[in-house]
Amino acid sequence: TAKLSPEKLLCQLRDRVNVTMIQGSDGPFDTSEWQQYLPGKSLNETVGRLGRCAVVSSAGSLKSSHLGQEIDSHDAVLRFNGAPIKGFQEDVGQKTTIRLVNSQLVTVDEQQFLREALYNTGILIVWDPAPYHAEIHEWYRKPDYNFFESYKSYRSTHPEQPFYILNPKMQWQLWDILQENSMEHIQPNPPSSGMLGIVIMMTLCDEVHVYEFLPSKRQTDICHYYQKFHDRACTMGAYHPLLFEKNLVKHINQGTDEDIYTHGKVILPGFRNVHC
Ligand code: NCC
Repeated sequence: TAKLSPEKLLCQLRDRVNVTMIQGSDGPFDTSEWQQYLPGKSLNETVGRLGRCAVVSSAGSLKSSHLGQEIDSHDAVLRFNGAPIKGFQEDVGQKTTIRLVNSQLVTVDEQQFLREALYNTGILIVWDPAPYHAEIHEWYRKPDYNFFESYKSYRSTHPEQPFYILNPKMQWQLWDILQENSMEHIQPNPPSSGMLGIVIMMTLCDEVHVYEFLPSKRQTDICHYYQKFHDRACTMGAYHPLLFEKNLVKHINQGTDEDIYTHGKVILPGFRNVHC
């Protein structure tokens, strides 16, 4: 029940969601201290121009999917939080180009985050739930999770690995579009890592294939492909407006319903290929 046509919605996403990483010239980060931590190169420079990209949700329905080879055939693969590869290659592949992590993981699970080899592959991006349309200064003073010290520790021990901080403006620009296109009132919490990762890849790639964000015939109450934990809220959302995110992604899907059913696969154009 989205209000805009898929074409118009893609244009809104392209034109109103500004996907940028925090740079040394941004507000409170323009200090000599921060200059030594923030990556010198932009994300665009680091990844180059990407063709076909895959976004791999962490959903339980990836289990027994045998999608590993297909996922690895992409030019770049984005994964989330602590989603593992070891022991799950057959279903989720092994390539990791970008890992998007939330600030809770970086802060609450700091010791694991700093120690586990899982995080040492590819480009890292961390995001934090900011107050609604807050200025960077305001957010910097009161982040949802104060991940800044953990970020600095990680950068000190892995100076060669690109590690970006997502500009928090993006989450609310995206949330506004979700709200405008829903009949119901959406709780004012930021979109899930999944939805943020999809839009990040749409800015970097020619085409984006999303796996098990819209669940396939393997849909299950098991939260993650790598855990035994059951909770329907994982797929439908509790804190994050997941249900609304999924409705929007379904609306702009350029693949077939058959692809969703059998592979949990959605096909989205990169913004370069959206003509408004
Ligand atoms: O579970 P999480 O998400 O890491 O999953 C990553 C993204 O995959 C999509 N997903 C996941 C499970 C499922 N059954 N269906 C799905 O569609 C979602 O798009 C999800 O965003 C997050 O978004 O950052 C989240 O992070 C976890 C947790 O913080 C991390 O895994 C780190 O441990 C949150 N869980 C809790 O706080 C308990 C989750 O709510 C959101």
